[in-house]
Amino acid sequence: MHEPAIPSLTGADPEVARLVQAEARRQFEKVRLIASENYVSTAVLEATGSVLTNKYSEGYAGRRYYEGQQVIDPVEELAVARAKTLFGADHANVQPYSGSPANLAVYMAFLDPGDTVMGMALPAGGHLTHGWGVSATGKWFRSVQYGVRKETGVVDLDQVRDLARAERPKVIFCGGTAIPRTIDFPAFAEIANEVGAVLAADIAHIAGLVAGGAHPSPVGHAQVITTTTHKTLRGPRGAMILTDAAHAKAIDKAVFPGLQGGPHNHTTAAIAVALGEALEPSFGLYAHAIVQNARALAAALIERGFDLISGGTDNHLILVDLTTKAIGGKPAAKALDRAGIEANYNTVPFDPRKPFDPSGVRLGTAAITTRGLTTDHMPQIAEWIDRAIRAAEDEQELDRIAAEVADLMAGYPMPGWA
Ligand code: DSN
Repeated sequence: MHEPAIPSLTGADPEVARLVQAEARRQFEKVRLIASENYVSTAVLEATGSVLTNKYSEGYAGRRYYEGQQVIDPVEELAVARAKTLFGADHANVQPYSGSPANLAVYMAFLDPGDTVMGMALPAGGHLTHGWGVSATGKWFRSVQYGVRKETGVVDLDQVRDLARAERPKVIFCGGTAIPRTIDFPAFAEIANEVGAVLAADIAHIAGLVAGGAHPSPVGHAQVITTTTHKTLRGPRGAMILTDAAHAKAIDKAVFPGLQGGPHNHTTAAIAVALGEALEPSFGLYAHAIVQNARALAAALIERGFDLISGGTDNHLILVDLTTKAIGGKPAAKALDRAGIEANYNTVPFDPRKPFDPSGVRLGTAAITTRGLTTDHMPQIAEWIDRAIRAAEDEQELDRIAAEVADLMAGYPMPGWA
C-alpha cells in the first residue's frame, strides 16, 4: 500500500488512487536501474504533498509580489541555506522547476540569441539543453558541440580546448546525462578561463555523489552549477542553481522574472527536507555505496561479455554498448522491463543506429542502493540482465525472471510503500 496512506484520494477518485497504488507496487517490485531515478524518503513525500502547493510567491524571500509569505519565505530561506552549506557555494537559487528550465536560466543570464554556446553532444552523453539541435538551445543559439574519444569513450579535452579557442563560446557546459566517468572540472575551468567563457557545470546526475564526497565538486571551478534535485541527490522533482557571488544576481533575474512565475513551494519544502537528509553523515555512506554498487555491477556485466562505454564507471552510471550483440537498445530495454528490471535505451557515442532505436542501454545504481542492495547482489542482477537480453523474445522466461526479481525486492523496504 502507498505510504503515506491515501484514503481521501481513494474515496474521492478511486480511478487515480488505483493508479497511484499500482505505481507504488511497481516501484516496490522492480529492480529500478534508470540512472536518473531514485526513491525519496517518506518525509520528502509528505512535504511534496503538503498545503504549500496552494501558495503563490513570485519573487524571492522578502521581495515577493504576493502577500502572505510568513511561512513560505522561511521555507525557501531554509532550502537555500542548506544548499549553500551542503555544496559550499556562495549562492543558491532553488526555484527552477526542473533541469531544463535551470539550464535555460544560464542562457537567459549570460547569452543573447545567436551567441555561441558549447556543450557535450547528446549522443556523446550531453543533455538536450547543452545546445543540441532539436532543443531551443540549439535552435536559438549558435551551438558548438564536443564529444568523446572513440578509443576510450572519455571526453576529449584536447577537442574541447581546440573548439573553445576557435569558437570563443560565451558559455561552456560540462556534465551530461550518460557520462560514466569523473568530470574533470579543473580542466574545464582552465579552458573556460582561457577563452573568457562562463563555465556551467550541469551536475544533475552526480549531485548526490558530489554532496556525499563520492565525486569531486565543481565549486570553485565552475561559476555556475545547475542540478536537478531528484536523481542521486534523492529529493523531489525540481532543480537548483548554485553560483559564485559574482554570478548570483544574473541567475536570480533569469529564473524570475526571466523564465518563471511562482515557484512550486511544496517542492521547495521537499528540497529543503532532502538537503537536510543529505547533510547527515549517513548520506556520505549512501553516495559511496552507489558508486561501489555501480562498479560491482559493471564488473559483473563485463565478466558476462558486455561492452561498457569507457570500460566501466567511476560514478552511478553504466552505459552498455550492445553494438556487438544481436539486439538493439530498445528491444533490450523492453525485455528487461518485462523481466522486472527497469532501464532506458540510450544512444552510445558514434552510434550506428538512430536515437529512437539506438545501440545502448543506460543503467544506474542510485535507486537500488536506496533500497539497501549491496555489491553482493550485483552479480545476480548482471545474471538477470544477461538472461533477459538473451531471452528477449521468450515471454515465459522474462516472466520467470520478473518473479525472481520481485522475490528479492520483497525483502528490501521502500519509502512510500508499506
Ligand atoms: N531525463 C534525464 C535523464 O534521464 O538523464 C535527462 O533529462
